[in-house]
Amino acid sequence: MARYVCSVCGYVYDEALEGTAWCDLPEKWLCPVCGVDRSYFEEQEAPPGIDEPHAGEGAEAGSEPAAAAGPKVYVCTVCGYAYDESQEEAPWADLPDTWLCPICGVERGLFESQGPSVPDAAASTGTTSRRTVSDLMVETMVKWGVTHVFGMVGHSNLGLADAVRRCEEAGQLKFIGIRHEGAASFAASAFAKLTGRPAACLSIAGPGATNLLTGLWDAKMDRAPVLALTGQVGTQVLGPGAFQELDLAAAFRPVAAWSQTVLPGSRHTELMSLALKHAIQRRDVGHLIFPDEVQTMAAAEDAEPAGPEGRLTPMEIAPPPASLDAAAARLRSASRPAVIVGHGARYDMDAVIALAEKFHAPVITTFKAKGQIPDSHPLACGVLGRSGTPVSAHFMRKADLLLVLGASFAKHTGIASDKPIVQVDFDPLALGRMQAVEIPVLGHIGRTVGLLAEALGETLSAADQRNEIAEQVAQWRQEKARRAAETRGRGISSAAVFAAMSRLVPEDAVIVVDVGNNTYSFGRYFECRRQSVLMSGYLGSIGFGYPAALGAWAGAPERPIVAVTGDGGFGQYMGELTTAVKYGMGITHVLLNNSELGKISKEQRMEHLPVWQTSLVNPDFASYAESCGAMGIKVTAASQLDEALRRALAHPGPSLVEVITDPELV
Ligand SMILES: Cc1ncc(C[n+]2csc(CCOP(=O)(O)OP(=O)(O)O)c2C)c(N)n1
Ligand SMILES: [Mg+2]
Repeated sequence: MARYVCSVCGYVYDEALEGTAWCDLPEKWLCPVCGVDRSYFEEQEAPPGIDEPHAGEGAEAGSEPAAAAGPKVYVCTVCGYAYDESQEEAPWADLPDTWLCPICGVERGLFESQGPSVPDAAASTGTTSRRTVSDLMVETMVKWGVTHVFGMVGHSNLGLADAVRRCEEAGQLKFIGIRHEGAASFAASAFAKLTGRPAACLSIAGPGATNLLTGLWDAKMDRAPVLALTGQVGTQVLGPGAFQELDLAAAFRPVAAWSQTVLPGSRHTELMSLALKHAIQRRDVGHLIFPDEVQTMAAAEDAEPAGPEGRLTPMEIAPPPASLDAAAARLRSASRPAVIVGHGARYDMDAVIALAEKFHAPVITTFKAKGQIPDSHPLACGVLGRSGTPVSAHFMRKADLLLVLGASFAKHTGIASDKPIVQVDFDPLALGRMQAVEIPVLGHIGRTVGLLAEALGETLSAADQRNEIAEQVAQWRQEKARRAAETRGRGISSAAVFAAMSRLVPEDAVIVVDVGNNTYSFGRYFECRRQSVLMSGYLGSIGFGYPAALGAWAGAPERPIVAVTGDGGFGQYMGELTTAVKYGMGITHVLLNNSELGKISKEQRMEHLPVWQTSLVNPDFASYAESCGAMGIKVTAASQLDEALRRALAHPGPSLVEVITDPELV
C-alpha cells in the first residue's frame, strides 16, 4: 500500500484508506483539492505512525501539506468523541480494525479527521515540562496545608482530578469520593470547623458546581476556611452556552471571598495561594474555576509549587489599650458577671475558663459553642437559647454584666439585649452587630482574655456563684431524668436518647448534629465531657449531619465520630452512608426517627396552622444500613438504648442506631 502526494496542494491519496489502488483510478481522475491530474502526484512511503485523512475530507486534508503530517484528531461523527493522536499511545492508522469508539461503540469508519492536534502549552511556549498546570496548583495546595479533598470526579475536572490522584499516590493528600457534591462541601466545612484548617471540595462544571453551593454557604456563614475547585467547559466553548456551562464566576461570587478562573497564561501558583490565603485568613471560601483544557496544559518548566511562607500573619492581636482598660474596669466593678462563650472562642477555652474561675462566674455557651466547657465543670451552665437549659437562662437573667466572647446576637443565640455587655471579637463587624454593646473590644479572644485576667488583679467585687450553679444544675438534672422516663407509648423520649448518649459516648468523641427538634434536644439534654460538637450554625441546613461526619472523620480519624440526625435531615444525604462504608469510616450514627419533620409540625401548631405535609414515609433505616454494608440496629424501647449504643460504638466501621422517638417528647 502506497501513498501519493499532490505536488501542488499536498493532498495525500492513501491506498490503505481509499480502498482503490492508485493504478486502478480512472485516467480522468483529478486531485479532489486542487483539480490537477494524476501526473502531479508523487509516490511517498508512509512514515510509521502517521496516517492521512479519509476520502471525503479532501478540503481539510488538502489544506495540510504532507510534510506537516503531525498528530491529528479524529472525531466520531456519531457522538463527537475525539481521538487525538498526540494524547494517545497508538497512531490512528495502527488501531486494529476491531477498534470501536470508546464512548458510543461505533467502528472507525464513522470517524472523520478534524486536522492536526492543537499543540499544548508546552509546545506553544517552547517548554517541555510534563508537570501540568493542575499538578503545579495541587502541589501548591498541599504546601498550603490542604490534606483532604472531598468531591466527585467527572468530565470537566478529569485533568485536575488526575493531579489530585498523583498527589494522593505520593502520600500527600487524601481524596474522598462522595455521592452528592453537597456532601463534599458540607464535609469540607465540617473538617474546617473541627480542625481550623482548610479542606477542599471538587466538582465538575454546571450541576456539580451548583450542588456545592449549600455547603459553601454553611462554611462562609460559620467562618470555616474552605477551598472550592470546580471544573469548567473548555475556554473555546465558554460563553455561547455549551453543555453544562454556566457562569461559575457569577454563581460563586456571593459565596466566595475570592474566586478566579485559571487561564493558560495565569500565574498558577499565585492563584492557588490567593484562594487559600483568603480561605484561611478570612475564614471564608476561596474558589478556583478550571476550564477543561487548561487543566492538562504543561506547566512552565521552571515553575515550582508555592507555599504559605511569608504569606500568612499570626492573628493573636491584642486589643487597643483603652478598650482593654475600659473592659477591665467594668468587669472589676461587676457583682454578678456571667461569661457567654460562642464558637469563636473555641480555641481559647483554657484562657476563658481561667478568667471565669477568677470571678467564680457562670459560663454559659451558645448552642454552637456547646461542649466548649465540660458540663461537669463547677461553673458550667449549659447552652443558651432555644436549645438551652433553664440553668443558663437563670444566670443570664440574674447577671449584672455579660462578658460575651466570640458570640453573636442572632435571635437563635438568645443573648439578652437589656444587659450591659462587654463584647470581645476578632472581627470589628461582629462587635455590636444587631445590638449596641457597652464596651466593644477588638482583639483575639485568647490574647484579650489573658490580658484582661492580668489587668483585673485580685480586687474583684463579684460574688462567688458556685453554690447557686450547683443547686440549679442539680434541679435541672432531676427534671431531665423525669423527662427521660416519660412515655406515651408512641416512641422513646429524646431526653432518654441523650441521657444514654451522655453515659456512653466516649469523652474524646466528635459529635456532629443536624437541624430539627432532634438537634434542639441534643443541645438541651446531652452532657458534654470533652467532646467537640459541630453543627450548621448560621445556615441551619438540614442534611448537614451525616456528610459533616465524613469531614469530621477525615479531620480526626483517631477520635470516635458520632452523628445525630432526624429522619428528615438524614433523608437528604442517605447515600453518603455508602461513602462511609467505602472508606471504612468509624461513624456511629444515632438517628431519631419520629416519622415526621417534627420541628416543622411544631412550628405549624405554634402558628395555629394545620399540620400539613410534614409526615414522612421512611425506609427501615436499620435494614438500609445493613444493605449498604454498615451495621444497623433498631431501638424501639428505652431499655434497649444502652446496649444498642454500646454495640454501635464498638463497631469498627459505620453503624446506624435507628431510635423510634415520640415527636412530642422533645
Ligand atoms: C435544607 C433545609 N431545608 C429545610 C429546612 C427547614 N427545616 C428545619 S428543621 C426541619 C425538619 C427536620 O426534620 P427531621 O430531620 O426529621 O428532624 P425532627 O425535627 O423531626 O427532629 C426542616 C424541614 C432547613 N433548615 N434546611
Ligand atoms: Mg423527624
